[in-house]
Amino acid sequence: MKKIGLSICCVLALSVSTFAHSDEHGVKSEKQAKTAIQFRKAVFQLIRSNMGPLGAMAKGNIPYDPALMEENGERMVQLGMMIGDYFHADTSSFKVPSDAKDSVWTNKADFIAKSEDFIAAAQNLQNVAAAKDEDNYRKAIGGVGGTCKACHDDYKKD
Ligand code: ASC
Repeated sequence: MKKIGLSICCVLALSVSTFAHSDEHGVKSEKQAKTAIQFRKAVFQLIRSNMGPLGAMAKGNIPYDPALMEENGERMVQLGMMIGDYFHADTSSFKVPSDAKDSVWTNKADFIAKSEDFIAAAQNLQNVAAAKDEDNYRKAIGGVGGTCKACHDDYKKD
């Protein structure tokens, strides 16, 4: 009985996580591709909005603020986790404008690995902030920016 209960639980958990995906039913039309790309861009725009003030902080344009680093770092961890999900469906066969190079789809594992580097850097940013490690805050912010750039270099059109 316990075993059956556990299996049912697993099946349920699996279907819940499956349906949580943005595009589980696949992209079957240009209209759906347009929506999928719109959602992807929204994730990156939110990452950009969280990175903006941190970039200004690293340059000394706004004061050192570990609370902001921690909050935006936490948000970027969450947003970073969405990258793989929102790139689940290959939209390259549709003629919808996108900044994603086709190499995203041919090097998917590396693309995902780079999103994981970003997540790790955003986690590190939170740790440095929580430790009030002021000597390393610029380096921690730069570390996040470096993972943005590494992915853009390979997978974002100029
Ligand atoms: C940012 C931002 C990016 C990255 C990148 C890092 O703040 O908007 O796209 O950092 O410029 O090189």
